[in-house]
Amino acid sequence: MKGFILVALLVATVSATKLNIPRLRLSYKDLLSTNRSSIFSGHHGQLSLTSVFLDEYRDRLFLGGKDILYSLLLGPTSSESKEIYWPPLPGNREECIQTGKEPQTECANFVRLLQPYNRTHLLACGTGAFQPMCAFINVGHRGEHVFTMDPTNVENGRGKVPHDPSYPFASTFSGGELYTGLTADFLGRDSVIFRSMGGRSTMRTETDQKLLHDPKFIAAHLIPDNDDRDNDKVYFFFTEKATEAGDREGAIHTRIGRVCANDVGGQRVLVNKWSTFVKARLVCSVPGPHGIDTHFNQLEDVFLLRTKDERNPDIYAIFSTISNVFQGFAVCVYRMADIREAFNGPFAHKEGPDYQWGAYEGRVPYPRPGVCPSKITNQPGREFGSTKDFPDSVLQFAGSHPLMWRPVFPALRQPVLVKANLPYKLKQIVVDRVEAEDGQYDVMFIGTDVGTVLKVIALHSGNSLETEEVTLEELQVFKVPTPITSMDISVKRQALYVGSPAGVAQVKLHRCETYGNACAECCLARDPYCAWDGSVCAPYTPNSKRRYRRQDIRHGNPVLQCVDQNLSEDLDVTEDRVVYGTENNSTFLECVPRSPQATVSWLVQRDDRKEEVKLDDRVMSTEQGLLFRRLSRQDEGVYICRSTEHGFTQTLARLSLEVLQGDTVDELMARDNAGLSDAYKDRSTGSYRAWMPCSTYSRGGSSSQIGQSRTWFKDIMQLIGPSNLPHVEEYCERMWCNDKLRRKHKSMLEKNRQAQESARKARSKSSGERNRTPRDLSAWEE
Ligand SMILES: *[C@@H]1O[C@H](CO)[C@@H](O)[C@H](O)[C@H]1NC(C)=O
Ligand SMILES: *[C@@H]1O[C@H](CO)[C@@H](O)[C@H](O)[C@H]1NC(C)=O
Ligand SMILES: *[C@@H]1O[C@H](CO)[C@@H](O)[C@H](O)[C@H]1NC(C)=O
Ligand SMILES: *[C@@H]1O[C@H](CO)[C@@H](O)[C@H](O)[C@H]1NC(C)=O
Ligand SMILES: CC(=O)N[C@H]1CO[C@H](CO)[C@@H](O)[C@@H]1O
Repeated sequence: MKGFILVALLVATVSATKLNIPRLRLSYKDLLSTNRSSIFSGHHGQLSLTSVFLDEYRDRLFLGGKDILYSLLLGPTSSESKEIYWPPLPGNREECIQTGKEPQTECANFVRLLQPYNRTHLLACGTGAFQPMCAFINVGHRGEHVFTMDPTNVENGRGKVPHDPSYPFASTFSGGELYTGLTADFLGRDSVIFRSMGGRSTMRTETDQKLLHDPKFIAAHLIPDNDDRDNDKVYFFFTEKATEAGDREGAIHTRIGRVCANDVGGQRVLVNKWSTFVKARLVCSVPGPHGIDTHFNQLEDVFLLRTKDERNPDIYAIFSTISNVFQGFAVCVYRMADIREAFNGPFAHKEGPDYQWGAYEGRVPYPRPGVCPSKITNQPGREFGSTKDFPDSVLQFAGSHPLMWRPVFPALRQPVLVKANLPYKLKQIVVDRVEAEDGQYDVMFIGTDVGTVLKVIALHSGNSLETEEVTLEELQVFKVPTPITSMDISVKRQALYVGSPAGVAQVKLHRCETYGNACAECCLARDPYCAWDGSVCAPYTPNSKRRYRRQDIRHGNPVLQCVDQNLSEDLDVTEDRVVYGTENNSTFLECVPRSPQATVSWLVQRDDRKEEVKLDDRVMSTEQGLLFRRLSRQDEGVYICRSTEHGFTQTLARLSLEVLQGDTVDELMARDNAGLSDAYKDRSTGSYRAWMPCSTYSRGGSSSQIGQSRTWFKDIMQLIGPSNLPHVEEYCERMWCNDKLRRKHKSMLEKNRQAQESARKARSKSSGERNRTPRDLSAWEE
């Protein structure tokens, strides 16, 4: 029920604007051909990527896959890579297969963990065919490309990575110690938060569903509270079964849980077990009608947007709905202040099986559970040097009240982005905070399960709570649909590193030239990375002394921004292109705006009078252009295609339509097929073409309208209707598609020059005074 309401709500808002459509779609080929992206897919076929560590200090990218580790140099000139083969220990693969596991997808060493260990080594851990193992990888000092491992020096990796390569897992390495959230046994039942390595004894959570109930760990991060390192806390982001949801069976909630980095457990109780573990619910919901919120409960990914203040990163999280009714996604942003407030608030409490959950109102023992032993907790005469000094009452309370009563709400109490019923899923997020002319913008890069990355900004309009989301670009990073499993951002290199089972792509955050060569186009793009510098659309550099810097992210209004710039430059089309159609047949005037967010209108000019094209059953405006289902002589004229975006109108094409008479056509079809076909051929490199479905169909469209040629061909087919389909196909077949004919035409071309001449004469006679002739093209070009 709720789902339906939300869908209706979302559909209504989405159709009201065209903003959910990406302003620019770039194909795999586009990205490669413009050097926007490059792909690494390993040296032995599929990489089966399972972990990534972007080392900005060493300028290297480390990858872990199935039985393999890679080191890639990221220098501007080099693309050198080194690899280490790292299979399971002898016998372990066979043993794994004997227990009934899959040889290919389970009984190998899937590297799940790559963390910087010290100045020369990384820590790497893999599943080792269901026998986790870890090793130190020598990566050398900065500036040298060392990549070696001592295969005999391998340690047990139990508690450091899960046994099963498909099980969720989160880790962070800090102060020589490794924090992990995982299932630590063969059967995958022992869900636990671990701390291992370093000098101290291993710590873990007690096995208790109150603490962790079938958790799925997504991320772990150390975030300091203040300048006192004793207050450092490690935060875990996970989903788990929500015991407090009570009657609703199987309810899942997203949690943020934390432990003190200096927790060493209790002295008599909770020995080597966390004594500071507390957790709170992370809420991400959309207010619905009648006060019923729609909740996005399933956490997909978390990104910490770190700022100068290391204690207060902004936390971006992607959520999905768990609903059979519809699939929705939302991005919520959390502030550390709100998180700390929830942990400082009341504990959740349930008196007994027959009672409701509520806030604990009794006396909370001192030091308050969840607080670290530090100067703050010390009172005169009561010093707590470590958690071992905590009174038993504190430890007991901590064990019985791990959950906070108040949830953590997102900033502004609502998502910054909501998407419903997409044909794909949102999986990964990274965020870059960008300085622009009119303020600061958080640019979100969102990875999907179909190998694409969306580049999105969320704008707040004025003082209202409403956010407007603008999808700047949709990048098809991988050739085939594949789920994106990791994303890292290098602000230093202005690049994204996008991981999927198929490989890793290095993608530039922006390529301003893509938006076009006019001030208006640059402005309409609303990309905070780009600004008009007086002559081109170029990367925006804050604080630069350049005189011309035109950017308007908030409104994207080129009329204001580009008023003294040459708006018409490269945009307004001065030359008419001639398009021929035949009487009583269908014809198509193609015109696709660079931005799908623009709306197109058509004018027709006859005898210096311009008027809007009358649309009806016979003349239809489609997404790809103007379709005449049955052309009449009166349709002749100059057709002007104009696009409007953010109140800014520009002319995209001027197409002079000439209608050929029946006898001319018959003559041409019979005797001079090649001559006429040439008239239809595309000579421009832009996106404005006369009707040439088959050649477009086989060659693919121009860069800004990938995949659309195919659909518009289908579109025409659909519009013309199945009864006319044989006719269209026949037409197409005869004019463009038949390879045999083409070859024949090529050879006939010379012989037919004479016939061509006479056909032209016939045509200019029948089309009156106009003296335009079809352009001559030498031959078919593929
Ligand atoms: C892409 O990079 C290659 C090699 O660096 C260069 O030759 C080529 O011109 C670049 N192409 C574009 C479109 O920038
Ligand atoms: C880093 O750790 C490895 C493994 O313990 C050790 O062999 C190496 O000497 C250490 N390097 C430094 C610089 O401490
Ligand atoms: C604008 O562009 C047109 C055509 O390119 C040119 O003739 C005109 O001088 C330009 N105006 C300015 C102000 O640059
Ligand atoms: C087009 O249709 C009209 C009316 O049906 C007819 O008079 C005319 O001869 C047709 N022209 C051709 C070339 O088929
Ligand atoms: C050039 C072309 O395809 N002409 C066709 C127009 O339609 C008539 C029938 O309506 C066909 O006979 C022509 O071949």
